Amino acid sequence: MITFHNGRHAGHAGRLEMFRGELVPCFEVPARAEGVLHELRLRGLGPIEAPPAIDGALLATVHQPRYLEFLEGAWDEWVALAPGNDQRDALPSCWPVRHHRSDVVPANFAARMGLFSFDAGTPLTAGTWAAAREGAACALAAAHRVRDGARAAFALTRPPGHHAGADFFGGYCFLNNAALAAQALRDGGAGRVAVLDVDYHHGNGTQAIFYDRADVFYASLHGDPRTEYPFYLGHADETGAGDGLGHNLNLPLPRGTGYAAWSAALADALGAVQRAGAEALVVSLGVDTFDGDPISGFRLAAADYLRVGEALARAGLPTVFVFEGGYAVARVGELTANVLEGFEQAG
Ligand code: OKP
Ligand code: ZN
Repeated sequence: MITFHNGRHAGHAGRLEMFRGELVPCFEVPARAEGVLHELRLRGLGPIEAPPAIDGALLATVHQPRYLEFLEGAWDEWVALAPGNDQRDALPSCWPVRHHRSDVVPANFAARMGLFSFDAGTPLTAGTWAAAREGAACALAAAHRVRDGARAAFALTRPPGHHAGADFFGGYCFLNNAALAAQALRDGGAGRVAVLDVDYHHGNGTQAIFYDRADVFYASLHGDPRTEYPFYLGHADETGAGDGLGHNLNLPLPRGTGYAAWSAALADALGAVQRAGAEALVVSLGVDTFDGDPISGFRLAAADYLRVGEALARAGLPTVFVFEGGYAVARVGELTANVLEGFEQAG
């Protein structure tokens, strides 16, 4: 299968993220994507290309213009704020909650950082916007290739995307690549599209973007939000709203879940994707379900990922894979390539 690779990803290199009251080195590092790229080349899994340039207006098919405008200028604003800021990344430290207003965009930069984010673990750096925008181009290129008849395509990019909402960043994510791919498939003629999110963490951004829509079905298997990030979304009783009622499926699983229970949930999710009448599939492909992942709690083994790819292939749908999480840096390439190879060989 063809891979669209983000040649600008390394420009997004966060230094520190807030964790338990201290700043710790970022888990979401450039070496993750390099590891995947290396393994794809090693196995000869298909052509690896840069995506064509995109019309920036395509980002607004998923994201709010006021958010895009903020992201585009944020680094320059941060640097202009105080001498030395170019030597440290920007992190938010205050947020509106509940009854606070989100309709008025503050002039203050720190206040806007908070308005447009939901955690302090997602540093915004000099290369963040360029990397995120090129990542969106990868997702769109993969979707366009599948729209044009390819069985599958892979968007190999970071930062990841599934925690990013229409107007917020967080969870290491800025632009929602999977949502952009799903929307592109819809706009390319697919009547119904499914997003299947197999990352360890619930894709709160993707869910929120499509929550009240019947044309994009979102299904996710993830660590139970009662104990796992992103905590405030991803419960089983979130089934969609309005027109979208019945078009959202969350399958939270406890920490420690191994492949037997996880793959049973995957089969349930794939059954629901079929019943939803999806004509195309977007897979949010996080491999932080691995038992060696440093920030997650499932117990999948490396060989299990081949079976995951096979199960996804059996859905028989044109498929866009979008890279999300996976933080066991030395193993991420192997795990990701296993999914793609399992998928290809089941074809
Ligand atoms: C992004 B993706 C670790 C705290 C966890 C956020 C996790 C974001 C995961 N020290 N912070 O879904 O893989
Ligand atoms: Zn994750």
